[in-house]
Amino acid sequence: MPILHPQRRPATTVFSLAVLGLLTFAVTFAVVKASHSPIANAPPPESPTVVPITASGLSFEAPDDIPAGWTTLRFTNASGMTHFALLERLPDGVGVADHQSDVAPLFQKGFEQMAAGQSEAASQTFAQLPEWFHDVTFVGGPGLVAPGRTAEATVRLEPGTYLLECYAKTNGVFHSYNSLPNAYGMVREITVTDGEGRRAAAPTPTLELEISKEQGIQRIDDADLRPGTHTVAVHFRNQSTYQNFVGHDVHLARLDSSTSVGTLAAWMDWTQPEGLDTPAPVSFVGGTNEMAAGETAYFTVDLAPGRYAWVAEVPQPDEKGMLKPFMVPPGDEITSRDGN
Ligand SMILES: [Cu+2]
Repeated sequence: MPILHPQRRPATTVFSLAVLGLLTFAVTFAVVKASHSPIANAPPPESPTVVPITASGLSFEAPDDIPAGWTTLRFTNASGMTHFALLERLPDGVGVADHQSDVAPLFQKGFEQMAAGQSEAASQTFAQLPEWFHDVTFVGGPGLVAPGRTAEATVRLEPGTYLLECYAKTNGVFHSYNSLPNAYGMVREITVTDGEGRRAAAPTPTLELEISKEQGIQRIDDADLRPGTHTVAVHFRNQSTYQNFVGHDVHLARLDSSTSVGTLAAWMDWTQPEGLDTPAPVSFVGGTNEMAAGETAYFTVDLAPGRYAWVAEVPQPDEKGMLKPFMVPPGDEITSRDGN
């Protein structure tokens, strides 16, 4: 491609630039004149793009393309089963068909071998995972959601090819796996297009958590915990791959008075026969799936007074500081969804 040296620009280009410069000056002057303070010159940040996702049976309904930048995934679980919507950025050249042919069947086979006590055979099965599987980047997405509920999670997306996946199980079969030939499991490919120029900002949290391999899940804000709609920030201080092949994340479970925390802990490990198999022993109300170290995810939850637990989808979360029960006391509801 020829490069135009500044001194050699054609006269039409110079003229265009001059007109553009004058226009820019005129528009800027008009904006400044209309403003009463310097702060008014700065346009307010836009809200994140809201992308509706619906779980219908064992399928995701979602747009094919969404713009890059801060994005709120509003996940409605219209099915009778607990689901989540893990967002994964795929390596270049890899798509949903590769996942369904090269990854999902191996996890199903490996899990069945583990459940049958054939751990050596399971290891050999997982060793056949394609090279590209290890280059997948996990980018959050709405955590576990009970049937009939809606949950939101907000993340900043870069352009690329992504997969939405739910690998909860029902009757020992991963939702993301379908044994029928040419049929997909609970996965959906989404293209994130270049959203350059968008000015959406991160949400303002009302609660802040951090999660790390060493310290588990910890609340780091000092606000009184009030009922109402909260935006929860989750800061991933570091990340690790556990025996279940995934990293730590934060889900929110509503517990009733009889719920055993030990039962919840055991359910969070898909490598166990009953692990992640629906129905869940608790009512999940949202959360965020895993992200890389240094990233922050946000999720929105309505907290009625009652008993809850933050919990990560890792083996034995209670032994890792990643199962933290807490109470939301009765009181005045927080009135703003963004804490402002
Ligand atoms: Cu599911």
